[in-house]
Amino acid sequence: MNTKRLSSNMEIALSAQMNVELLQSHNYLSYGIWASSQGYGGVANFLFRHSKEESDHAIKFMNYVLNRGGKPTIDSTPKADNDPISLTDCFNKVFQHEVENTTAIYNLVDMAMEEKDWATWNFLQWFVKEQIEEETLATSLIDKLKIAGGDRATDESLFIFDAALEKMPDDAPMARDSTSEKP
Ligand code: OFO
Repeated sequence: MNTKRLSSNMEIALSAQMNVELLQSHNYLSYGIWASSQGYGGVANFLFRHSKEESDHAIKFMNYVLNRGGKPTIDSTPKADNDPISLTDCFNKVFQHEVENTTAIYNLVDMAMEEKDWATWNFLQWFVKEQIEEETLATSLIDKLKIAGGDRATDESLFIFDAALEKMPDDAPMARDSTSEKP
């Protein structure tokens, strides 16, 4: 008896998104390594935590496909993005990746709607909401950096920016508790 509750196209598309989330995780990790090597420990810590969140998003996709009777596949992950040239460039890249990811999620929502796969449509709404938060967070950090002086910011204002990111609330409990269901 076939117990798979996803179309093969949807199974492939959700599996591809799992791999996109893994790449996102690697990009954040790579930016974090760059930030740490530049002496921005707070920024690095923020980016490392975010890398963990992205890998948990991948787990969410993985669990969902498995729960619906499918089988996701891990692809070979492409090389992480190049090092940023400055903190402003770093957060511009973060924002750009989040917008690309939002587009990928919207495409999945379109597909779920076309297939009338309401379970997957419902599952994806968590990600639609999450992307609003992540884009807002990236935008607010770009704004804060601008206020600090952007690429011409003084060492003192960058020190304060770095310290603020160090203290940002940690979303790791959600990350550790990742399932396809819980927010
Ligand atoms: Fe940054 O987001 Fe995953 O989905």
